[in-house]
Amino acid sequence: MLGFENIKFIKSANQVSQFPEDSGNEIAFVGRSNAGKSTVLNAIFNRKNIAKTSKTPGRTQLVNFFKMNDDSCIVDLPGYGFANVSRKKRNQWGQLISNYFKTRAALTGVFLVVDGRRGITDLDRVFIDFYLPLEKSLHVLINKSDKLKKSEQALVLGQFESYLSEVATIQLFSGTKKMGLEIAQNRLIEMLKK
Ligand SMILES: Nc1nc2c(ncn2[C@@H]2O[C@H](COP(=O)(O)OP(=O)(O)O)[C@@H](O)[C@H]2O)c(=O)[nH]1
Ligand SMILES: [Mg+2]
Repeated sequence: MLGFENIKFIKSANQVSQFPEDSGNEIAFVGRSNAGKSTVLNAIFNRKNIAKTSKTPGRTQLVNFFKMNDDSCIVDLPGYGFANVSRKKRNQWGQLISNYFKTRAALTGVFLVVDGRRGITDLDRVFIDFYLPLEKSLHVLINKSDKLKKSEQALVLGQFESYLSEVATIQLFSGTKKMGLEIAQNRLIEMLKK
């Protein structure tokens, strides 16, 4: 599909001054650490390791920029909610993420990756409450759905829909089983056109 195979890593940044030029359209991938964001990126872009997957939650602390083509960018934001990390480090990351959202004109939407087994967590709500006032698109990937029974899938989908159906699109997904891949890719393309 258009652009997906051609994705290229551009750079990593740990401060706003290192961000690449703020032009074109950009989609950011956001999620709680260990929700499977790296696995999801690899599935959507059909790569083994576009974004390093790690068994150690919270290792990815940088904002990583990728280009799909001249005017489409994908951004892998640091995961939020690291259990065993100092408050100071957490604040630095929070600052970097909030600076990204406040300054980035190219940002047209967010793919929010959540762990379907946990449902909506307080940290997801903190992000969503921060993001919605920006009035940009939101797509929620309920990841690890392969770990849920059909009835549990319906339950968690219902939970997200009752909270977000007015303001977001939501789908069941599995990065490891590549479930829901085409829906996600189509939605990504649609959001990049904005
Ligand atoms: N069963 C299952 N496991 C997954 C899925 N996505 C990610 N994982 C696993 O969850 C762990 C964290 O994944 P990772 O992509 O590193 O999460 P990140 O911290 O959000 O980038 C790894 O052990 C992955 O193999 C999924 O859809 N289904
Ligand atoms: Mg990761």
